[in-house]
Amino acid sequence: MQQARGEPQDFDRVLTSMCTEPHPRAREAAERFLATNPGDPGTYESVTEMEATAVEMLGTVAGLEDPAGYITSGGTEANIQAIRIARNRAETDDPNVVAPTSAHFSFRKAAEVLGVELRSGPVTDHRADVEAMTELVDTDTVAVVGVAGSTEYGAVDPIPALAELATDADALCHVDAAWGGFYLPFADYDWQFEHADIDTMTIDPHKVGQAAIPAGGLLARETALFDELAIDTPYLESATQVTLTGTRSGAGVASAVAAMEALWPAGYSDAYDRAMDNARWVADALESRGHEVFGPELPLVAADLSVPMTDELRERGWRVSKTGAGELRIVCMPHVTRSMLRSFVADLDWY
Ligand code: 0PR
Repeated sequence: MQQARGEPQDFDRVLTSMCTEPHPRAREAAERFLATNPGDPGTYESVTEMEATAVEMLGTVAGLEDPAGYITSGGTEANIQAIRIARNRAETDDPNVVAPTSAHFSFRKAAEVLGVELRSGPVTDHRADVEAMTELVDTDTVAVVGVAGSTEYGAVDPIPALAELATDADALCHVDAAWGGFYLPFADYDWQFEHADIDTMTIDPHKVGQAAIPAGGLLARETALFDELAIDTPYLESATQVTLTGTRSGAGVASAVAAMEALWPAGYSDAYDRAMDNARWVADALESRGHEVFGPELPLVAADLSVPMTDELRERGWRVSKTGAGELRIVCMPHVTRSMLRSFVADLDWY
C-alpha cells in the first residue's frame, strides 16, 4: 500500500488563521482518544465523562456555574444549534434572528438550513449598533446575536444591551465568542454569562483554546434549552440525542480537556498578554508607516494595506487574508511571535 504523502504546513508565516498549534498535551490526548465517539455515550463512557468535564471548564471560562452544553465540530455547528434552540423554543411560524452585519457567515448557513430569516443590523466602529438592531426586532424575533471578538476586526459588541433587547422581545440572547472566548477572560469587557442575561454561547477550544481540531463549544445557561433539540435514538443506550452530528470526535473532546487543564488560567492569561503586546506592536509599526489601523481591541489588527500588496505578501509565503472591505488582517494567535511580525514588517518595507 502507498503511504500517504505530504506534510502539514508549518505556522511560521501564518498570520490570519484563527486556529493554532495545539498544546503538546492536547496533541497527545487527541491521539489517545482517536478511536472514541462521544456520540455513543453508552459505549464510549470515559470520553463522555471527559465531555462533561470540558463543558464544566468552558463554563468556568465563560462565567457560568452548572453549564449545559457539548463539544461541537466547531463554531459553525454551535451557532447553528443555538439558533435551532431559539427557533424550536419560540411559537412563531415566521421566525427571525437579529444579528449585527459583523456576525460570522455561519449564521447565514444557520438561517438557510433552519428556515429562519436573518436580519442584519449595521455596525458602528465594527460593533453592533443596539438602536438599529432594536428597530429590526419584532414579535417573531427568536434570537438576538452578539459577537464577542468579531472574525474580521476582533471587536466586542455591547453584550449587556443586546441581552436586554433579547429579554424585552422574549427572544434568546446568543453570544458568539468562538474566537474571542479564551482571550476575553483577561480583557476588560462585559461578555460573560455573569455579566448579562445570556442564554447560549459559542466558545471554541480549537481556536484560541489551543485544542486540536475539531473542538468547538456550545454552552447554555439552562439544561432545559437543550430539550428543544432532543431527537429520539431508539436503538442506542441513550434515549435521545441533542447534537447535530451523530458520530463525533473523541479526540476533540479529550484534547479540549487536556488544553484547558494545562492552560487555564495562567497559560491562557500569558498567551493573551503576549498576543496583545504583539498586536499593539504591529499596529504601531503599521501606523507609523502611514496605514490606517483598527484595533487591537483583542489581539487582531486590521490595516488599510492595498489589496495587491497583500497578494504580493502571499507570494512571499505569508499567509494573510483580507477583511470584506479589503484591509489586511493580522490575527495574533498563540503561534504568532514578535520575530515573525518583525520579519513580516521588514518584508512590507521592502516594497
Ligand atoms: N464564529 C466566529 C466569530 C468565527 O470567527 C468563526 C470562524 C466561526 C464562528 C465558525 O467557526 P468554525 O470555523 O470553527 O466552524 N472564524 C474563522 C473564519 O471563518 C475560521 C477560520 C479558522 C478561518 C482558521 C481560517 C483559518 O485558518 O475566518
